[in-house]
Amino acid sequence: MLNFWKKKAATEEPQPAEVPPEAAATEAVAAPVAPDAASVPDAADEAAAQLETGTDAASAHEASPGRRSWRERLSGSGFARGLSTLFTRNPVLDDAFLDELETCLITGDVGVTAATDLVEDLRRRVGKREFADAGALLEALRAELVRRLAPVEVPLDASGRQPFVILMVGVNGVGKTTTIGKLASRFRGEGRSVVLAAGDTFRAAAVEQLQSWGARHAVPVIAQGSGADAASVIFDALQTARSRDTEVMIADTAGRLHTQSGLMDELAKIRRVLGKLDPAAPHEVLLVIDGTTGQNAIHQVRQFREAIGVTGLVVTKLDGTAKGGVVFALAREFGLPIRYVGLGEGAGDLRVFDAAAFVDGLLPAALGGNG
Ligand SMILES: Nc1nc2c(ncn2[C@@H]2O[C@H](COP(=O)(O)OP(=O)(O)O)[C@@H](O)[C@H]2O)c(=O)[nH]1
Ligand SMILES: [Mg+2]
Repeated sequence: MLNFWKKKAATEEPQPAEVPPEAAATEAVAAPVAPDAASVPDAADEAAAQLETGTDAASAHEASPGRRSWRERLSGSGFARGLSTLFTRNPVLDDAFLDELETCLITGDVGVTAATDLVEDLRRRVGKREFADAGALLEALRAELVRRLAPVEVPLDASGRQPFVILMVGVNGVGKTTTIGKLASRFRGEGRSVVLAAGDTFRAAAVEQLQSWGARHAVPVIAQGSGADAASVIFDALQTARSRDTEVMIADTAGRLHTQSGLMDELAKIRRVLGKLDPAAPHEVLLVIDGTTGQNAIHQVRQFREAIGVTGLVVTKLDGTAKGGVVFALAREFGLPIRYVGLGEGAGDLRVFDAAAFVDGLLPAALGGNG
């Protein structure tokens, strides 16, 4: 696949701060390739799952292969295992059980306030003898959890503007570059044209990582030499996207500079420079949060929101050992749309956030069941 990649002359010269270069980019141009449906292996599953959104019965959710795949990825988490252990012994609904449930939610990173709220509500309802058994309480818990996530289940609509500019931000290692690769694959699978901007100019490896995703999905990557000015790389990419009528431009950014304020200043500068070409750009600022970071995620959202403004979240690494509860804490604290979640490292593992599928994946399938 690499043989139809060609490179233009690179400029190693650092670009002056606010002045975007005219034609200094190193660009890897991939030959146009028909969108490859196979590169988004879960698209069909997801469509099936989304058709089912709104169905109440847990058994109906389980019937969908899309839903099953959420469960496969989420059920290994400590949070899901804790809930499963708690419910599968068909417990008596007493204070001790509710205390254990509360502990389980807190341990799963739901956050103390959210967990306490939730359990106090269930406690009142237990007091009113609303639940015949633990199964009924589990169903109520499921509905409550879905209800809390429903307001943030707002998918990204990247069709309103062209090029639609997505700026990916977040601290180091959360999965920004990987998520850009997955998004590029998704958009290509939908038949859209994409350009990527290698705006993490601090590490050569970050540029190479983005270029390798670009190569796999036949997406051009605009880059300059390492140490280049991020704002100028991203400006260049937007100019390229405009001149080619590209539908989506996604810009990577660094996660760590010498100081926190350095990082935030750089993001502000990127916003200013993009604004010279399109006052509405970026149309989406996606903050990537690592699902395993726990309550520190709250702090990260606050900082990025103040510094650059955030319009949507992506929560990654919810597969494996992530606790998952942080999604509830984020929803409660900020109400920012959760656009996507990462359920693995592959191109098809970035899912449009689906509150019901997510909750079903965390909860045991049924009492005494094999969830
Ligand atoms: N298991 C898992 N790993 C992920 C996910 N998203 C990203 N990663 C991994 O996290 C690591 C850091 O990702 P990277 O994109 O380089 O982070 P960045 O520094 O924010 O750009 C890489 O090893 C990725 O493969 C996910 O959803 N699940
Ligand atoms: Mg990166």
